[in-house]
Amino acid sequence: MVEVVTRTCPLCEATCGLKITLDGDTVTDVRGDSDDVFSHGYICPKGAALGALHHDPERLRGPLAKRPDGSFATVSWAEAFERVHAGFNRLWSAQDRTALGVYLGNPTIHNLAGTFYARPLLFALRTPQIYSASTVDQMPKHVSSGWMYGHPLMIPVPDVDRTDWLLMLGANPLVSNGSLCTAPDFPGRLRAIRRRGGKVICVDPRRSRTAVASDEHIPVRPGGDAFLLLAMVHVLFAEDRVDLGRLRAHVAGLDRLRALAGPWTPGRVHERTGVAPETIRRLALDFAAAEKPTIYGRMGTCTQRYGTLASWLIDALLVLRGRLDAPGGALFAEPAHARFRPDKKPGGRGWAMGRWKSRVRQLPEVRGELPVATLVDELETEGKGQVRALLTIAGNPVLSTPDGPRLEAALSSLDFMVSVDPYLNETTRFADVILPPPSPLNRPAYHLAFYDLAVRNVAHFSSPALGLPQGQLSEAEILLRLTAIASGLGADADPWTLDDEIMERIVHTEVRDLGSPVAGRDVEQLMAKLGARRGPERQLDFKVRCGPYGDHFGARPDGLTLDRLGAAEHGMDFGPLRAKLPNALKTVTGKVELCPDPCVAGVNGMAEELESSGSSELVLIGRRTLRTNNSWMHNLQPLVAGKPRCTLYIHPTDAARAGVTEGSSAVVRSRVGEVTLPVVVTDTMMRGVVSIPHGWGHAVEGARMSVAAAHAGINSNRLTDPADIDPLSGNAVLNGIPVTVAPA
Ligand SMILES: Nc1nc2c(c(=O)[nH]1)N[C@H]1C(S)=C(S)[C@@H](COP(=O)(O)OP(=O)(O)OC[C@H]3O[C@@H](n4cnc5c(=O)[nH]c(N)nc54)[C@H](O)[C@@H]3O)O[C@H]1N2
Ligand SMILES: Nc1nc2c(c(=O)[nH]1)N[C@H]1C(S)=C(S)[C@@H](COP(=O)(O)OP(=O)(O)OC[C@H]3O[C@@H](n4cnc5c(=O)[nH]c(N)nc54)[C@H](O)[C@@H]3O)O[C@H]1N2
Ligand code: SF4
Ligand SMILES: [Mo]
Repeated sequence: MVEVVTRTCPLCEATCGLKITLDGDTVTDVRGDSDDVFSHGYICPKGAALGALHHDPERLRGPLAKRPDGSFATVSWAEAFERVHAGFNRLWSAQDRTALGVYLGNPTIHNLAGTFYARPLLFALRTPQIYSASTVDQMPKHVSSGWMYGHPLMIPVPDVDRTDWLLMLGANPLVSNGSLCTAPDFPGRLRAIRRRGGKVICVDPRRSRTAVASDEHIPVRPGGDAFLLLAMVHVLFAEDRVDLGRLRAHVAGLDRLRALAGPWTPGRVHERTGVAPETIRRLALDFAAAEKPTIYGRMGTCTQRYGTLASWLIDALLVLRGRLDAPGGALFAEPAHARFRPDKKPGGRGWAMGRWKSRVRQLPEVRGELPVATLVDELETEGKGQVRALLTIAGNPVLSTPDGPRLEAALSSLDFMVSVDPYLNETTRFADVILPPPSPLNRPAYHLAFYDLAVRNVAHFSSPALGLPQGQLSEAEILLRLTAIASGLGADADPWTLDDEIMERIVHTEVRDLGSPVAGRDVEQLMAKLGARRGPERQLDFKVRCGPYGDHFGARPDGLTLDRLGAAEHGMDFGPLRAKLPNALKTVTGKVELCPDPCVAGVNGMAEELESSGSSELVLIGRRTLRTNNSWMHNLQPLVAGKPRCTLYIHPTDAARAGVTEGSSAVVRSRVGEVTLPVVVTDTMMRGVVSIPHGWGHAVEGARMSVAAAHAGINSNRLTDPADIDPLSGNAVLNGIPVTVAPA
């Protein structure tokens, strides 16, 4: 039977609505859903490849366990969990709980199971050795938000649909489709800014697709953003253009920021940024003159030495012109699942990091995790607390974190490793047990993390497009069973009893919260009202019903429930973002902290760098391409067809100096490693900057991804240096790595 179902795409942050044609269990077509309230029919090549992912014969359909000879055998789920149980128990009886490390990868957050069930699992595992892809990504933004607003998840979203002047730094949404800014059809939304007479400016060391589609491209030296932004702050003060607007009475630290920015004239940062002083001055004054300007920074501003400072300065500039929490500026979303506290007053407990430190390098904890750049140190360094076993969930750190080869060596000597992952890949080949989740089409979808970051308040819930295949466990069940093992309940405990307990705890917490719409209600009664649902859907129903549009379990009979949301086939739109400040602020002072202490110290560090000479002649940055998704979708033919994409981009002048030519092979060396790859000579690169995409390097022994292996490329993270981090957040430096280039 042929049917067409509407579902949202789980592959990136854009959350596009799709129409999926199914002939029985076979996906015959995937296209954009033109009726989707948010994406209006937009789709990219990855979304279109969902069928190829679903049908990829090498996507694992059952658990694998390692044989003594190192090869893998297919085993039953019962045996797989028995082995996990035995392995963890062996570890925990010989060492303490801290000997187990956990790495959570990016798809965890694109999946309700990971979003809801990773946390109870981590809690039950009782280890401080927790790592994730966040510290090779957006951790600096969490830190700056924690300091400025009192909560690391209060990330302002650039209001791209209403702005008339958009300054973008280190973002390439025409390729990435947006990040920390959920806006399906980003290309269309940028075109719309220009069509309504607005201006789009792109600051990037490379003339990216986004730069080409902008009114102006300003090449910047990698890592130069904080210098550029601080000089813009300087100009606003010096030219008397500061106007805090509506939030005037709710901002602390204005004079302090004025004093801090005093010495940072555009002239002083010229060399470090590569941007002419007149240009910086003009940017600041245009920002001040525009009616509805906003600023958006992403990967390029985070994964560099001054990631936290750049993230903070973007928001500081918004505050200085009254653009935070203002239409057309940057606002906070209020999604359907948000905690709803209409009576909340400004202020809270504030936010802190560094509650514990990593063992080897003494790096501070942030949001309950340690910087992944130091995972390898914790694996290698002997002594009490050494990580001897690893659990990876939806992660491929061998390709996605610094110094892959060192990590590979460390993983190969672990006592025990478990991976929850659909592929036998560069990382999971080191596991003793692999527990594969089903395909995205076999699970429900609601983009919890991304509706928090969306440019409109929207919601879309879709049940699984296809039921679970015979013998396949849902990812929620896999994580629940691991939680049962970690809690000492054993390998064959009933996961759904545990699920009931987790749900009850959540309801308990909510009814005890005096500000909640269900404060004081009876837990058993609420549990009964949640009905027969289990797993992520039940948790989501609870959140949505307690949320800002919810039915509040009867108090608002017309309000939202998961059933009502699910019935809206093309999603629901609750309108543009609305002002939430000052009430939503959670800082101790109840104000926006414009100039947090650690940022002052950080700016002093910037001054030190300016004084120390000796910058590298060539630095490396990354690159994303339209048909990649970090490291893991290269096994799909439609996404790897065509010219090889794992190439070195280099400016003609640099190529001539290095003696490399178009199509030749170059050796690129950094402090930690080297790679050899084909050269593309292109003036889209800024002079002095070369680029290699990440996520490649599939020619490894023991993986089972034959299409990817045939398009292997090299692992760019052979060149990234685990020692090089943003000191304020612990985030890895992936851009601005000193390298040399020579003919191979
Ligand atoms: N097609 C595709 N889409 C993706 C992904 C993918 O792999 N492929 N990955 C997804 C993920 S996990 C994420 S986090 C997002 C990332 O989303 P984006 O941040 O939009 O994507 P990037 O391509 O990393 O863009 C970073 C830009 O910063 C530039 N840059 C590098 N260094 C600097 C610097 O020091 N300063 C400035 N100003 N710019 C710099 C780079 O040239 C690049 O153009 O994309 C998501 N979407
Ligand atoms: N040099 C350099 N390095 C980078 C970046 C860069 O720009 N430059 N970008 C960084 C960024 S932004 C990110 S987010 C990280 C990503 O880092 P990771 O998350 O470690 O890597 P991914 O390539 O996203 O790998 C995802 C893994 O999850 C598995 N997977 C896919 N779907 C599911 C699922 O539904 N459930 C489970 N359990 N597993 C699933 C895949 O098979 C794969 O093994 O890489 C970072 N690394
Ligand atoms: S842009 Fe992102 S969400 Fe939309 S179809 Fe492509 S991968 Fe899926
Ligand atoms: Mo990411």
